[in-house]
Amino acid sequence: MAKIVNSWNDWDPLKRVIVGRCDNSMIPPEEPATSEKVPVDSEMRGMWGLRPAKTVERGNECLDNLVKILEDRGVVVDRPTPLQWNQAIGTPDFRNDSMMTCMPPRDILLTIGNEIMASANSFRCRYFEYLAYWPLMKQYFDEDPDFLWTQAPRPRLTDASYKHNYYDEKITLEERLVRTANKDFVTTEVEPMWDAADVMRMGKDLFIQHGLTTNRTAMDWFQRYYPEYRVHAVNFPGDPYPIHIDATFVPLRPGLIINNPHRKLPEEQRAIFEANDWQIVEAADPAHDEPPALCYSSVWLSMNCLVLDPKTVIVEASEVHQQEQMDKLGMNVIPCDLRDAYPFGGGLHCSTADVYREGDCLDYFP
Ligand code: ABU
Repeated sequence: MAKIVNSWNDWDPLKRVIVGRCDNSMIPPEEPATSEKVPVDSEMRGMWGLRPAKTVERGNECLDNLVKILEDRGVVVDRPTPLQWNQAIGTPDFRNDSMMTCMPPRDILLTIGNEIMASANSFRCRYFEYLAYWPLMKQYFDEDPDFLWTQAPRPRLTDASYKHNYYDEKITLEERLVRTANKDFVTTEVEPMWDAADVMRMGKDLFIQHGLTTNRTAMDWFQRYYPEYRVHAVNFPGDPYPIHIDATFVPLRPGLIINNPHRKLPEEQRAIFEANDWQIVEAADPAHDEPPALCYSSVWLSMNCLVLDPKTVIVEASEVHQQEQMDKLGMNVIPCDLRDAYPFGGGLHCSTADVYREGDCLDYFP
């Protein structure tokens, strides 16, 4: 039997990966956690329902194009099995009028070594999203005797999990930034809640963003679950909507990270990188002033790239400044037309989840 699952970071040579699908995607109804994420001036406020068929078709075309680029380079690509996401869902603790999508996989699946763990998301609409990946998990389980198939403790997501009336239509951008600086987010600390895309894996160290989708209790849970790893809580005070680390702080290879210039890692949290001779470079500006229509994410998906190995990176085709910077940083850049998949949940890193990268668990911060 083969070894199928192994990945310790975002830069070792990629051999097998999951790429999401847009089929049946919904704009989910507002709920305590998501209303906080949708910017006040967004065209998406108050909208919900099936995403337009043409955008789904185009999003899938972009993802299929990414699959081709990966397969042409010998990477094995697996795809999830979409559900009928417009179904209403319920548990003993909550009801929600629909689910969301199986894009992006990076938010749901966290691969650490031979383990893939489904996350403990704070959005009620994402509660059952893991089911789209269960056929793949079963396949890996059957084919790889070392594969650890796990599920993080499921949050109850009762009303006690959120600060109610936290969201206020009139809140200014400045007030939001004060909240971020004060680490005052919409979730409470009654249970661990986290999105896998808030976790940056670097061998023995896990850097986890505390923000709208991951709380402090999750950090505590991670440290107890993985006592042999060092868990670091990180914050990016310049981000009014802190959600997911992969458009903010992105490693390209051992020793090199690009950091969003509007979301700088605070001085005291940089110390561990500087002490170990890591270079933190400000990411290039995005090529676009606005995200595409019906997109939750920011223009900083420009830096949300997929590293294939320490010398090769896939960057969105229109992000010319980011491509030029990567080139100057010594990376071979492969452009990929993915922008029309952004509305479904993110860029190149978001749209994927690691299954296998060559390499071992190293200590980069001894
Ligand atoms: N899922 C990454 C989104 C980050 C951003 O909107 O900047």
